[in-house]
Amino acid sequence: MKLAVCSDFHLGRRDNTDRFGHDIGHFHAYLDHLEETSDQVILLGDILDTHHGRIPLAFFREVRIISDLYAGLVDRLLGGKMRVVSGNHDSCLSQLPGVTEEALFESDGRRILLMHGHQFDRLIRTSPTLCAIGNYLGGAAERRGFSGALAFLDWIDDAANGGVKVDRNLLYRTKAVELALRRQVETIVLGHTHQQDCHSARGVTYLNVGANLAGRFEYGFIDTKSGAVEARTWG
Ligand SMILES: [Mn+2]
Repeated sequence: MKLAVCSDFHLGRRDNTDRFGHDIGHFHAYLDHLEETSDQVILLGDILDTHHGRIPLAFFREVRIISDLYAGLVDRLLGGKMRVVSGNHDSCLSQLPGVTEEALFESDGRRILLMHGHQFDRLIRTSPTLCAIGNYLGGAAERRGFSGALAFLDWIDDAANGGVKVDRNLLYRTKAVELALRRQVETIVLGHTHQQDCHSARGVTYLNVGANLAGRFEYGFIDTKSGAVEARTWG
């Protein structure tokens, strides 16, 4: 079985809080490529950014607004053909049928566990509502011309997770490999950090699929038959 895994589109309000930044037609061509080269496309969270609305914590209102602003694209993403795993910026989606907080694939004798990755973020795990309010305030500031407000939130999150100088890839990789060993899977796949990473340790292959915002096309490719686990880019 061939899996194409991509995450962190951060589709938003099509204003200066929206980090997606792609031409929609071109993005459809990317999705065509993922569908043509795999048996299953998996969207690994933060596909919609429901935290930058004009009303705090009104997540489903944002889903409706973003779905209208990106009509054809969101219909394709949430239409049922792609497997959707929720992230921290679109956690409300897990209330929809078919959307889960993690996915486990078992094929050709290999087990692959996929989750967005915020489960390993200390601040988000302990205070998800506080984080959503922080994101709302950051978005409101950015919208009023305080450019850098959202980047400042990223800095706070880094500080809460061991400091800005800590090796983010190593931090997530270490925690993910520990979980994979506990859950007895050979491969664990995350997004969330917006940094691609592919590494084998202690008999586990860790893959971070990167992000698809601001002009980037980063995804993960897994072939359970050949055992390939790769961080890839498109275009
Ligand atoms: Mn995330």
